[in-house]
Amino acid sequence: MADQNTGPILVPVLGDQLTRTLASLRGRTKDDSVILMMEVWDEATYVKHHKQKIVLIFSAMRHFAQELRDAGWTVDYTRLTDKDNAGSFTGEVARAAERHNPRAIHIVEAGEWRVQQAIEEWPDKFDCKVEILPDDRFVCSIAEFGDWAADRKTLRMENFYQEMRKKTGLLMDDGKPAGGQWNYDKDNRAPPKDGMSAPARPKPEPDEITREAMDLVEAEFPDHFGDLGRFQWPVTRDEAETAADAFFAERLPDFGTYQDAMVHGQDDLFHSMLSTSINLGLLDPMELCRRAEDAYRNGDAPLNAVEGFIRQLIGWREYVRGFYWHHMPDLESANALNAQRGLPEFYWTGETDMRCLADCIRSTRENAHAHHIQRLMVLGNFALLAGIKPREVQDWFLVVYADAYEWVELPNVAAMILYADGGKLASKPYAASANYINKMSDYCKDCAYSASKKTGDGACPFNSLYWHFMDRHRDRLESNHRIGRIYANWDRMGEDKQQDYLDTADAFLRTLTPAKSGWAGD
Ligand code: FAD
Ligand code: DLZ
Repeated sequence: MADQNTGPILVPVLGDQLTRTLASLRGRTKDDSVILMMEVWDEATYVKHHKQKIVLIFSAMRHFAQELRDAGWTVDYTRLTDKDNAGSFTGEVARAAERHNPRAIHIVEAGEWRVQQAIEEWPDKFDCKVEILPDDRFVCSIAEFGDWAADRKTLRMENFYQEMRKKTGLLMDDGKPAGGQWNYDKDNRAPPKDGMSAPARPKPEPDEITREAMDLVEAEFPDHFGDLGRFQWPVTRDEAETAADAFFAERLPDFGTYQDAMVHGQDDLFHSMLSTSINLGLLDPMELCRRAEDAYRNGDAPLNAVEGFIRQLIGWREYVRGFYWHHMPDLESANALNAQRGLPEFYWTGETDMRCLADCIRSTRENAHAHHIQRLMVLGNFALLAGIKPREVQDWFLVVYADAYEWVELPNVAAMILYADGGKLASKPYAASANYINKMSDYCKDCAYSASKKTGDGACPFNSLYWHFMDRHRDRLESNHRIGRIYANWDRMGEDKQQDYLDTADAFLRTLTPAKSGWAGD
């Protein structure tokens, strides 16, 4: 077959592979390769992505295509509204194969299961050799994670992270962790100071390419969730590097201490806001880790900040990616806690008197972003305690964030926040009452509910929902040594108090209106 075809090598580059050093581009010559980039309806509509996410991806793809052309590459680019657009990656590759008669197709494996399944059919579909290359933008390959996981009864991020530290040499001194400890998580939990705010970050103005993508999205996807008014994501490597420079210079030193803090109306705090750029391929996570380490070695940032940042990238990010591929496709339908409640409508509208949830949803709608602890301990904690169906929560998280791809969203949602995997990723559910949110944020002070009131009218729903959750999952959780001792407190309360908690939670749960708006595309 390959002998009949005399054309170039066709190199499809997917929307989250926008890296000049991509494995499929390395070693290719410009006069012998055609790079194929495809805006396709399947990807734009498999869920009803936040408007900012589609603008970000199309604008970044169009800028990257231009950058490649300027560097002398031949780029064949399909726009979404081209009249012959086949609608899918496979359909577009088929059309390109007719145009170019390639002697081979070289593609880097897809980030998502759904897309990878389609790519794996290409060798049978196309009349030329198809090479699928590992995505070496990750420190740990899928195969390496599989080997690491194979002989373990439980998978834990901490063990994996230590392996990645040894493998990369990051923050290692003579084979030992810098500072003597692997993990400074206990120094990453300071509550916010009164009136705390972080330095403003650079917000690139939308250029003509981005404005064109905005017009396209408003025309084609007017009913998708989210506002475009505050679009402020880097769409090129240069813009992403400017964002990274500002983070290292101004916010990294406080990143560690206030990693878990939340402040009403302060959407970024000391977080890097780099996930969209990293996931698209505009920034290399290892380069960022090396810069962070330099900041520590040069005395520009403390160890709790630098270790915390590096842990997120070579620890959590790599771990959830390996975990995703290790547990797919089952992870998508996991529901170990048999959660059956529909997603409340307020996740889309933000209309709730719970001030913490309302603020996180506002930021989500305006910025296509909420920071980690908002996702985990407010939006995720509520979904866990209220027993929302994993599929509906997964769809919501996949729709609403500009950095959301299933490989990173699904393990965080199904396994980290919902415990739907039955504890394969986390040793216990991340369940918390109002006490946690009150300690780590200023949300509770102007809230319609009282964080200190446990039951009855005006009590923060997180308090009664917490015990409702613990009570209904007692059989599973009581034997868990990390959480089981909580039941001694529950038993000490006595039946009347317990009933009070359960009645308060039930009354609140009855007020929830399930989402009917079809935002997720159902
Ligand atoms: P920082 O706080 O500055 O962290 C630095 C980097 O570490 C991030 O840019 C990110 O690349 C990485 N990182 C941190 N935590 C995680 C994590 N738990 N998993 C993977 N990478 C991590 N991140 C995504 O990129 N896409 C998602 O779809 C996504 N969904 C999430 C859903 C839930 C329920 C939770 C709890 C977390 C999710 N995260 C996701 C992880 C994290 O919330 C975001 O990466 C982070 O908020 C991005 O903002 P930042 O760049 O300012 O991060
Ligand atoms: C998320 C997304 C969207 C909305 N549109 C496209 C697209 O039209 N073309 C493209 O190449 N990529 C898109 N993406 C990102 C893909 O979904 C992403 O590359 C896959 O998740 C890879 O598995």
